[in-house]
Amino acid sequence: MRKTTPAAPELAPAPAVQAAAPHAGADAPIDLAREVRFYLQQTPRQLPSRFLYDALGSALFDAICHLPWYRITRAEVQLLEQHARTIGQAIGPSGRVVELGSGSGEKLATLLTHAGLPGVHAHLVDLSDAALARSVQTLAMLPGLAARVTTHRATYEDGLQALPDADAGPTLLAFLGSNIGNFDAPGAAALLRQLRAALRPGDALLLGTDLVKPERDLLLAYDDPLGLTAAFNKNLLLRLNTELDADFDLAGFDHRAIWRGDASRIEMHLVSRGAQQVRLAGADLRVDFEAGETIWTESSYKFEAAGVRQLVEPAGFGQRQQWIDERARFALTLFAAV
Ligand code: AVJ
Repeated sequence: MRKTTPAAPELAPAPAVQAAAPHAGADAPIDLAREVRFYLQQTPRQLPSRFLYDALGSALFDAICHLPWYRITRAEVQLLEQHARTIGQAIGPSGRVVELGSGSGEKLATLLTHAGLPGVHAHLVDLSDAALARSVQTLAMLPGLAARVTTHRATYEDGLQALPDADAGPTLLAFLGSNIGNFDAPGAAALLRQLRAALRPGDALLLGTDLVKPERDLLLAYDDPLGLTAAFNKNLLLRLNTELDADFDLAGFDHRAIWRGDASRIEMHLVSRGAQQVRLAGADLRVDFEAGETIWTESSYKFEAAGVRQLVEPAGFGQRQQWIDERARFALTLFAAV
């Protein structure tokens, strides 16, 4: 998708890029320290999955998207290409697109290219500065696209708050990649209500959700033979070593993926290979791990196609269309705010 040759300037004026007002401490060290301190002392020990996305974590996740066993991204890009025209009709040429967790920006580029929406204003919300910078480059390379791009380095919640509403045309809110799968049911319901509150009746929500599939496929996707997902997971400890002056021994922890069929979720854990003590100076914390004790770093819920509607409609949306990649078992669902 990424174009290697920049379009001629007269065809594609460089997008006006602006970073919205910084969000005080969206992911500032002080919050990292406080949250890590809190979550590592819970039973079971845990760390919020959004901390996986520093610069290296975002790059590792991009690499994961190329793995043959991790099919979410390719399936979704294909569905976006196939149905972009229909999706684009939800906002028309003067609308705006907001993407939460935009990552590399490739999906938005795909959507805008195939939807034929050269005039839209794009808002990108992501925690990673590096990912936002790459997205801006990717969007700048779209031939014929005069999209204005605004980046928000923020959590979903803060990013939504920061959206200007004065100049807003019809809005398409894109929440792709099954990012919603990181939330448990109450969390997802609360977030969907926040999404709805940021929209007006008639605005659209485009939601990507990974569907339940055979356990062996899920385990290959989350514990891949190349070890990229293990690196993605362990990078969280590397990040804490760097940013919180911690002394995690990366070789002292194993990556583990577990499918919990009863809860319909994949869990990622970091398992302590032996009894060990870890100091996190920047969080004013010492942790004693027992052999086999785990840190729960991510939940990735998997859905039934019909369950998506049941999850989303109570938040104030009506389902308009649903497209499913049956081979990858992935669904893209378009809703209207009611
Ligand atoms: C970006 C959160 C959707 O849950 O599949 C990839 C992250 N974790 N491999 C997912 C992830 C392990 C991904 N999301």
